Amino acid sequence: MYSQGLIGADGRTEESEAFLEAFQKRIDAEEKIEPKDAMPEGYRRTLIRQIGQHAHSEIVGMLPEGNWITRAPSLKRKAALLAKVQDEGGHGLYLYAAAETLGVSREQMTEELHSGKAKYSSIFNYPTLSWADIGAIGWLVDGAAIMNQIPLCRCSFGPYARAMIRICKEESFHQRQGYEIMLTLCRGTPEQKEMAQDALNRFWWPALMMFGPHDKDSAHSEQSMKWKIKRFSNDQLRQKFIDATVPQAEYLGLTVPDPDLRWDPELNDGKGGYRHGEIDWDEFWRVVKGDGVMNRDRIAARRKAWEEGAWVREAALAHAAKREGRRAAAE
Ligand code: BYC
Repeated sequence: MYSQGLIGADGRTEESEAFLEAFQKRIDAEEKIEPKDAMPEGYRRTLIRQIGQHAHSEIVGMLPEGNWITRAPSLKRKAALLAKVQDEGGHGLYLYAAAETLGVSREQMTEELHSGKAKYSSIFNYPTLSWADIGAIGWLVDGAAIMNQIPLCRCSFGPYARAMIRICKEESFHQRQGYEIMLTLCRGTPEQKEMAQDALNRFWWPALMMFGPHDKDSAHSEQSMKWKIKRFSNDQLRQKFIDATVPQAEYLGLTVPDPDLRWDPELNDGKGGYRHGEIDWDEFWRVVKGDGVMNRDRIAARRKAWEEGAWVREAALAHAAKREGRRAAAE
């Protein structure tokens, strides 16, 4: 149904050269691929993996910030944080819906998150220890997310690209509210500025890790770029983020916790950019594989929410079945 190929004796789909070539031609011509179009099985699987991981990141991403809703320092801050966390729930839902168009169910994706088979962004396995962390998350985490997601608005798969347009609009408000929290703290008392510096110290490196491994170690980038699912490589986007963010840190009067950071006028084809120190890749893989400070708590919280929400899903299904029964009886 979703791909066009011959089923071999081993039950695997074999896609003809001609089919793969015709598909690539559509991609090269910037045509959008829609759910009912024929597509290579690898394209479909890559999208399910990436969109599913993205949806899970939005949903798990509600937890570190949700932790501060009851402790926001003013009514204005509380209203903004509440709206941001709700937006993230909405992003997760658009993304699950986009993945469902590829023939995977929400239950399957949720099961894969809970079993640890499906990943979500490493960044959400770090704890939020102070109010300044909420500022740092908005500024750095949403800032990194925007850098990665703007090109996804041009992703070759229609439903994902369209979901990203709305998501990016909301993310830019999130980034602004985070930067504004940082600015307020940095213009406040010395203790408040120290809190902001401490949050930057803890979130800088994990934010850089959000872009994924170096291009040479990225298993999926080459094919995803060929299929125009990704438009830029992990390292290209990370560099753009660093170049945009370092001046913002300078404006705040904060120090980026990287002794090797320096301006290099030769970088970016002579336009200039920041050279940076090496990321701790052991830490990255440890966190991705489930051994970060908060991995177990995050999955336990999601499992609990899923189990406690079972009655809502059952009631909605029972209501829908009853309505359907009434409609059928009336016909
Ligand atoms: N964390 O070959 P690679 C947000 C995995 S949330 C965990 O480069 P790819 C927000 C990768 O999945 C932001 N895992 O992969 C929400 C792969 O493993 P599998 C979420 C990572 O897919 C609330 C393996 O490492 N954004 O906006 O070509 C509050 C090899 O990597 C990570 C998205 O999900 C990581 N950081 O590139 C605030 C954007 N990095 O699947 C904000 C959409 C890599 O083979 N996703 N891995 O087992 C993408 O753009 C791409 O999937 C990535 C990775 C750039 C993340």
